[in-house]
Amino acid sequence: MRARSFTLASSRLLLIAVCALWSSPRVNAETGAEAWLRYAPLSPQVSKSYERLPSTVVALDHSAVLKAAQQELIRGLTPMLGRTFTASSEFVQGNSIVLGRLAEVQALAPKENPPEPLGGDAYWLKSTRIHGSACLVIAASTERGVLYGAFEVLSRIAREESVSNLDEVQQPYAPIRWVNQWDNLDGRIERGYGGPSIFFADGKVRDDLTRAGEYARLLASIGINGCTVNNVNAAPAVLEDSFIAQVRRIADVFRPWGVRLSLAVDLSSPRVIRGLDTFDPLDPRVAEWWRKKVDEVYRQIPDFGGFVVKADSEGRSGPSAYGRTHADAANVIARALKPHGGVVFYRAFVYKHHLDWHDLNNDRAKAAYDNFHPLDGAFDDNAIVQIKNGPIDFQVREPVSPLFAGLRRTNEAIELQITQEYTGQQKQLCFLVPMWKEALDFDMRVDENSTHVKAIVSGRVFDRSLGGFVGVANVGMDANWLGSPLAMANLYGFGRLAWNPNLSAETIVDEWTHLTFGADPLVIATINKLQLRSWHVYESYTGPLGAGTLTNILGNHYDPGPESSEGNGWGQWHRADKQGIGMDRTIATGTGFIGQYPPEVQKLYEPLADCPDKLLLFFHHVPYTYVLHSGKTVIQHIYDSHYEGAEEATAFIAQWKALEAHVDQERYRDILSRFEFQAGEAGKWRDGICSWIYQLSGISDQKGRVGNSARR
Ligand code: GCV
Repeated sequence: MRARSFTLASSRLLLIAVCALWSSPRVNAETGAEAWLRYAPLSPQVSKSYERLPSTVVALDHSAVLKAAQQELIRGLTPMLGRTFTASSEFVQGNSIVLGRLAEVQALAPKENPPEPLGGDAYWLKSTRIHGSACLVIAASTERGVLYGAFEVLSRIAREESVSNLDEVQQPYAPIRWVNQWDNLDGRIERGYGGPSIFFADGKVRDDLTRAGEYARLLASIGINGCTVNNVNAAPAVLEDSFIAQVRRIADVFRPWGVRLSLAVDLSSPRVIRGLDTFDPLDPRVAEWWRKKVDEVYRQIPDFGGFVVKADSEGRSGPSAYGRTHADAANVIARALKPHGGVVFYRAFVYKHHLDWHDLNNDRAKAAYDNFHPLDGAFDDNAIVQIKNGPIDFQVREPVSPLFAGLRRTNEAIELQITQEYTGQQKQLCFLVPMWKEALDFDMRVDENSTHVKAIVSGRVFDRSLGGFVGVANVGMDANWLGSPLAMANLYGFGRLAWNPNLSAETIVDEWTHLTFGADPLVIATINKLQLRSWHVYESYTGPLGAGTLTNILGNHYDPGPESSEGNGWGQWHRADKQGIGMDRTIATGTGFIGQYPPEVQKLYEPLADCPDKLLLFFHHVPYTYVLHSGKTVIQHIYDSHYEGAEEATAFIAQWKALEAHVDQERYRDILSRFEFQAGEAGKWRDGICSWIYQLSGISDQKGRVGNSARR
């Protein structure tokens, strides 16, 4: 009897354990290394719904990229569906998943045609019969497209979506979908918060590039097709022949994932590396130097992507040394790259950091437009001007850069910052997709037509052949890549937006959460909500009303430090004084920055009464007692917003705690400690900014939390 009850009890336990296994999001120890590619087992019931998915995965050619796609499908489907999938290098009668380029697929199934043409890296998912066998075809014109199609099928299954009866084409919105890493050759990463470089250590390329290969796989899974591996504050040494030979090893591990490697280069390289006494872009010897250097790069790395250049900015050398233009500088490099199919990204982040702060007409925000608009049409067709989303520098709230509308005959790419330099440095939650969406969806009203930033940068508005999206990622050696599990939603979100900027922030976060944490509805709803609120919350206690992130700009870009913005030449001014706050950038009385926008956008920002509250202090200097559209005074809004933001950040803790029994312990505890820390930081920001602004203004909080009444 005892033995029987023991058996019953233990079989019940076994049943509970099995159920827990299916419903739990665990696969291995949750280090975060798998990111959104976890391929966790689906419940038996869900797996059953995929029982007709063929178990043979056929790759119709032997290229490294198709092999990667084939292996990835097997790697993902086997654990998710709990059955065996096998690879085949040719189609023999039998139900199959078939991977191939369109011509290869049509050789097998001549009557099949995609519903629309497959341009660029687009792919076609088609359920069909080939020689009588049921097949799921993943076809594209490029190998890369096939790989993206394979990742899409895996993502749909991981999110429990159907992959039956398919006949659809997915087109990338733009050809350029790149990330930049700001890795230094000594292994440190500028503005990196996820550990040291996965590429470099001690001045050399790492011996073990396993992580670099895994990173390329992650990038490919979200459609990223290029990666610049070193800091835009570039060490000239990257162009030494001996270094190129090392970098070649990184390109080798990127290649199966269709990620092209690129390098950031210093414009003075022809002089610094050796040989020349000049780097004047119009000197024929300099042109010859770049040509030979680029030939050498392509000899070693035939699919090399190109170069990124930061020049005449923050102390970097630039064409101004010879009285030349940025177009001259970009073109000398572009011409060397052109015969090989390479491109040069020339950054528009050019400004003087020794501005006279006494002069109220000076304005760093004007610099990119002033420098680049006059050069429109002067850049070669394989040069791309890379423009930060806002005119200052990745602040928590900025309007879009007017330069997007100011270049009609020049290729453009928007630069977004995935690494959270000014937005909490991965120590605090700040999901940036909603912010990027606002920039991408902003209508520039060029020629009074609908001209959204996303359409401009992709090349659609001005009919440019090249253009797109660049994200500064800065992943590192930390197991979870960015140093914080929830921050990975930003990397995922960047890739998804670069592929399709029409996706909503809600859709993107929902996909990410499901892939990263599993199907539990409470987990998905809670994490989605936390992520979607996080940018507004962070903004509300760090820099409301468009004042910029009121951080220590001379130090860590993290702690509150509003005084550091003023009294120096860096130009991140908020102009707060005893009477009021904000930068007057109007045409009528201010710096004239608003005049850089097309007329309809000028009308949005120039009249004080019409300017949206969220950007008021970016465009106008107003008294603290100025009444907002909300009916509150500016000063009261600042107090309220800091208190409400800090309160909401504190409430994140309780929301997270509700997931204790639903999330693996590793991630539960890690994220809990991060929310607890964030609550403390938000309080520090609230108190720091509120007491600073009270001391300046002398106006106390109507609610008695700051100022005289608080002291009573
Ligand atoms: C790589 C900001 C950052 C710098 C960065 C620079 C840039 O100023 O603080 O770290 O340098 O932007 O984008 O070039």
